[in-house]
Amino acid sequence: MHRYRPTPIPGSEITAEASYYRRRDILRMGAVGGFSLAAPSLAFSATELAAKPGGYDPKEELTAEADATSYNNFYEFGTGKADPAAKSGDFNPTPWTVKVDGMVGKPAEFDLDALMALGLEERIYRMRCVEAWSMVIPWIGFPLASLLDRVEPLGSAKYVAFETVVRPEEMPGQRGIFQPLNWPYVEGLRLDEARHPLTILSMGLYGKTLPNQNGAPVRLVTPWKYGFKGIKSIVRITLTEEQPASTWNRLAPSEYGFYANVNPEVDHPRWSQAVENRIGGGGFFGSNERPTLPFNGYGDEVASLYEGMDLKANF
Ligand SMILES: Nc1nc2c(c(=O)[nH]1)N[C@H]1C(S)=C(S)[C@@H](COP(=O)(O)O)O[C@H]1N2
Ligand SMILES: [Mo]
Repeated sequence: MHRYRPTPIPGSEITAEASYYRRRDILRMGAVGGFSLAAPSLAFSATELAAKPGGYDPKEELTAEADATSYNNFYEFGTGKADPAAKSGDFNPTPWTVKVDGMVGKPAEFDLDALMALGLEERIYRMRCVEAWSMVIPWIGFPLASLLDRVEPLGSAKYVAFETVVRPEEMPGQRGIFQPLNWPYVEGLRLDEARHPLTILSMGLYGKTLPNQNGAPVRLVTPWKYGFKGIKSIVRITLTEEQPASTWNRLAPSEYGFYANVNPEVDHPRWSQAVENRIGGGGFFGSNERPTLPFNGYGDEVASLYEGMDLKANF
């Protein structure tokens, strides 16, 4: 029985170091029979965490949890990197439902327990923001394909559209005169991208439920695409025949494409995408800069999805 329990927000007395995620410790503890993992900071049980390691571990140093949860993009809470952590305290992600509709045989609404029951795995993925910074994050989630299988997409469905919640009363970035984006934030994938085994809906990171600033309670993760595809706090998923709108593409189509595959050879019009700054990481010669890889290093897994496509035209 899966019951979603938000991880308590740690008190300020907990040191940054103590809140670092020590993955191997947690997995080792999980392997000890009968050992309870109901430590106050862990919302997922040992079985949920350790039963199904998801693979794809890039074997790179994890970004510190404190960095991944304090340096964020989530414009519903403001445009500054510190805004999502500082200004999301009023956001209440429980209870929650995700409506799945459109070109499917069995439209459905999933509550958080139903989503968890699709089978949580840990996936350590690189994430690369279009702003040329990157992190390595241990996500907890389930393959989006598992959810899509439940609703039985029709043969005519070609795309998957995603939508974020609109709650100006809880999201200060959606109030006031200056509105940086049109709400709701929307994103989309081709159906074959959505079904790819790398594509997950995440409900947690570092062994805990997602903090509000990272997209509680459920968000998309597509590690071979720029971070803006990773739409947060999803309330609706719609299968469509036509390519759906995506927020950044609609705002500035010459700067942000629909595909948004990480590509060091296609620069943003205003900056290079050839190198990235690994947040908090120690790179060459004391610098945190490292070369960006095609498809963010996931080319072996995903390049075949784009065979025959001009990736400079379809950026
Ligand atoms: N709803 C919504 N989703 C969003 C964003 C946003 O502003 N609103 N920002 C995107 C961008 S630009 C990035 S880089 C990632 C950042 O995810 P993280 O803060 O968990 O690292 O979220 C993406 N998802
Ligand atoms: Mo981003």
